Amino acid sequence: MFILKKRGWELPERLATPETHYLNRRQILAGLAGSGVLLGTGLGIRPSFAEEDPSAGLYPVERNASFTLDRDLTAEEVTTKYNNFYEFGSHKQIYPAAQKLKIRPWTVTLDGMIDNPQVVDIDALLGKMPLEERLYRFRCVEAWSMAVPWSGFALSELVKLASPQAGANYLRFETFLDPAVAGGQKQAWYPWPYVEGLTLEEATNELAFMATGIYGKPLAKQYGAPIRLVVPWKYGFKSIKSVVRITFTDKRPVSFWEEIQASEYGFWANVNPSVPHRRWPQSSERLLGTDERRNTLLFNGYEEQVAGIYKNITGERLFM
Ligand SMILES: Nc1nc2c(c(=O)[nH]1)N[C@H]1C(S)=C(S)[C@@H](COP(=O)(O)O)O[C@H]1N2
Ligand SMILES: [Mo]
Repeated sequence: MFILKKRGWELPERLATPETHYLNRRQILAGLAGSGVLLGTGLGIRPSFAEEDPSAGLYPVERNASFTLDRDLTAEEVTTKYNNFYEFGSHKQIYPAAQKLKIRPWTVTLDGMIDNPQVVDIDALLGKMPLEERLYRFRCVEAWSMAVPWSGFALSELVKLASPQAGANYLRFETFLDPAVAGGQKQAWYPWPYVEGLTLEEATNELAFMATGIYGKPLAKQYGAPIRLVVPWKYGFKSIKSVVRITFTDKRPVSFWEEIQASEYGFWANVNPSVPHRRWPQSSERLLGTDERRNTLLFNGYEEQVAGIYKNITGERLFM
């Protein structure tokens, strides 16, 4: 099941799990799968998308128990077939088209105002970073939401690797640009490539996460493989997919949607049920894969972790 395409000596020590531990883990997972406790994670259902990913042997990773949910996980079958990824089309069923994305070789460029500018290969990065699983809520401004088990590492680890210089108060994230692969990028009225931004304080908050996997496997392409941002207290469009470059800068980046319609999609875009979007009321959300609606929570339920970032910021539209 967990086929290691990497040779053993290429694995960092941390990941060289003793066989016995691994077997136990597998037996436990198998048992849970049989009992129906696992909701489509890992074993059993293995969509073909992830099959050729050379990082498959790294997953599943240990779950960080500090991130808990107030709802069930959304079924994998649902979230793999309902995505926003405008590079491949402006509808939700982009998963077939997204399979054209080539995710190896893949590098992430760290540049701008940092002491350690570098172009890092995705597999080298995966070997360096402390991978963990986190259960997060995820809320799109279109008023649907999901709850999923991301795998990856804290964005603060990447910030540490880059070592920002004084004044580098923002991170600018950029997605790949390849119209031959991503048909949506032939539509010239969009400001490709997709860009997003965070403040350094947001980026080093414990919740800011770089996801490289989901449901105990590498990210399927439609989720933004091989690496995407996840900022669960903000609307989904902030969580930029298939990142190729992170630039540390003293200028606030203008994001993709902000450039298209700044009055509807601002820089901050923190979830707030009492601040409606022009097209979608934000007071409640549809839980994907269910008939349930829930009241939306301030900061998507992560107020305790992030409210402090914003308490001294005045004169800004923090919530859209
Ligand atoms: N590069 C890129 N990143 C993106 C998008 C996109 O179109 N292109 N869509 C955003 C939006 S609007 C949402 S809601 C989430 C969707 O993530 P998911 O498909 O994994 O649920 O990705 C965000 N990141
Ligand atoms: Mo979204």
